[in-house]
Amino acid sequence: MTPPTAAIPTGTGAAGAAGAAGAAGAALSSDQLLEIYYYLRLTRTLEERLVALYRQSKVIGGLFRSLGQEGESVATAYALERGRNKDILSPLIRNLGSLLVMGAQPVEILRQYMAKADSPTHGRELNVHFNDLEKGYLGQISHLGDMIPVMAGIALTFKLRREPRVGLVYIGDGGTSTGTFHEGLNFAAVQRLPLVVIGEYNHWAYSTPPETQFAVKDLAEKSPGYGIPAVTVDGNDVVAVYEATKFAADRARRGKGVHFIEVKTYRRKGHAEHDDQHYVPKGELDKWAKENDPVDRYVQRLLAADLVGESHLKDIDDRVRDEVDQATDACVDEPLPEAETALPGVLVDPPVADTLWFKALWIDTPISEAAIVGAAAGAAHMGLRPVAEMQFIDFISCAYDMLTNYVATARYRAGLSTPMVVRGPCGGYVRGGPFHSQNPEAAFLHTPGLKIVYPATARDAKGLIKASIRDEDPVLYLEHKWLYRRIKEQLPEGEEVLTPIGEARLAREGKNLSIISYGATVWKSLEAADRLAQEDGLSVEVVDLRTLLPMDDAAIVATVKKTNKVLIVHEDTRTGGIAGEIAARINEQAFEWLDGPIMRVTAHDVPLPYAPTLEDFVLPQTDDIVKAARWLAAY
Ligand SMILES: Cc1ncc(C[n+]2csc(CCOP(=O)(O)OP(=O)(O)O)c2C)c(N)n1
Repeated sequence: MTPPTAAIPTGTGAAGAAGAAGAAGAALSSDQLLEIYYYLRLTRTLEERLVALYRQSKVIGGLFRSLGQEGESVATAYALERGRNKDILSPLIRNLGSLLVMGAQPVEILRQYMAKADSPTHGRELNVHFNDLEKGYLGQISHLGDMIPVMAGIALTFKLRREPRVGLVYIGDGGTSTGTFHEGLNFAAVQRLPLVVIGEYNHWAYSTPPETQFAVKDLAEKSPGYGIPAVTVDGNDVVAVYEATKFAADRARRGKGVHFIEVKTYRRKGHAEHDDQHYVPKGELDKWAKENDPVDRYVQRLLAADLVGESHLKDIDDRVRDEVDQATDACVDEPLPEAETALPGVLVDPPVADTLWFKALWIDTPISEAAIVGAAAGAAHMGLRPVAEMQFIDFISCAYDMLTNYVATARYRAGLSTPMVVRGPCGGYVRGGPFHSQNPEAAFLHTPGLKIVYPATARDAKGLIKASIRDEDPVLYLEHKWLYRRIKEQLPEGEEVLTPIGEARLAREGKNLSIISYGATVWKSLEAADRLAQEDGLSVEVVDLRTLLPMDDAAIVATVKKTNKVLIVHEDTRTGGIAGEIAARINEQAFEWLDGPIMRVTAHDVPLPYAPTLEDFVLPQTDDIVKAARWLAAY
């Protein structure tokens, strides 16, 4: 194939008419025009192959098509700088085209859909949910909107390191209704980040049309409220989309901040292959197919301008068919992953970075917990060590999705390193009421991929924050505000204070009974142990867990074997609290060493009230611990 040498001037499409992209003044050479055609054809042919495999039940899960909107995926990605460590984009399920442009291989896509052992995620994740940050793509998670803050975090690293790189992220018309979309957009705008956001108006969000999704006419009306300029482009005009994106990316690269591009297009297939589209008005699909297919329009444009001959296009069609055939043959009979490969890789081993050099940097943020955690994750992927602060840990609930679904799963599902810390003041006894007193550890204990530390002493407060920052995996660091200024300790200067994550501390030795606790109730337990010694002659051991996840089973079992009686004390509410998990572990690992029931002293199961009389009654007090310990000792 010998491509022609002429070039097509840009600046004539819808984006140019809208006044933005024409200024880019970019011209696409005939080689580039043919390359774009190659990616359009590859996207369509590969999806058609996936349909065939789906019908043979070889595709394991759902199949998501981009038929009718391949143009915008390919054109937006094509406008970026590609190659090792250049621009980075985050594709959604309908952005197969952009993934291919950035260098993902058809065989990788096929393996992903068929959950093969050799797929990029080794069968752990679906379809286009995979990454290669060096090539320039970060896989999405299913939770729509979440990739906006994460990509803002990646763009933040470009800005901080003064790299001339740009991030690009897609969002569907439905996805623009999510909170993370808005938080991420605002965060990126305030930080003036080099980020291009592509809003895909494809007329459907599953079966929901735009009229019941939002009250504005165009998606482009949404971003100006955040100070982000926006343009609406004919999304099925490949050159116009390319121009608009090139303009926005160049602008972002020059330090001018975020740009929003709305591409008007149409989802011609159902949400997924199983969807029969019964909700689509009659005739609409045919009309878009006949009159507004992005590939047809692109071909007509090239042929009309006499830039390529039909033979060039046919050569590409043949080449694409061969490539897709070869990719299919290469993987279709490959095995699924072995069952036991499901377990490793939730956390990294060894857990700690060798040496870290810090240049401390503080960033003020909007009140956007999901954006803070998401952006921290993006920055962590790129090698920074973010410490995201929640003003009070109660507000981490606003970022629950981001922390549990995005951050904690990243290593396992996508091999992504996310070394970051989320820290915040927790706990009661301070008259903070229901929303400034919470202990959220149990909500996160259930999250593989996360570590949770909860220091009770000054030494561990320092030792654990350092260990958390050095850890290669995400850590939730809970600091009890009742201990602020109450528990003091002079740490020797020059000593490296580090508390290993995952190791409990013997806070007091004893032989009649063990109290297992953490946080503020360690001190109440120690007080109780003093009283029990003085008033009852009991020798009580107190174990301070320090780390809740991963839990120090060895320390728990050791104390059970020593005293044979266990009282678990925590400040959090009773039902579903950490004590239940500790009791289950003792039951499994040291049942025959017990000489009495495992007892709990916890808060009552109510939101924490404000009035001192109420709060003191609800939270566990030293008296409660003494009483329970006496009962257990006498058992
Ligand atoms: C936060 C969230 N809620 C619900 C879903 C389930 N869901 C998956 S795709 C989809 C529709 C998405 O529509 P849109 O954002 O317009 O993208 P399109 O599918 O049209 O490309 C929904 C509701 C989800 N993935 N994330």
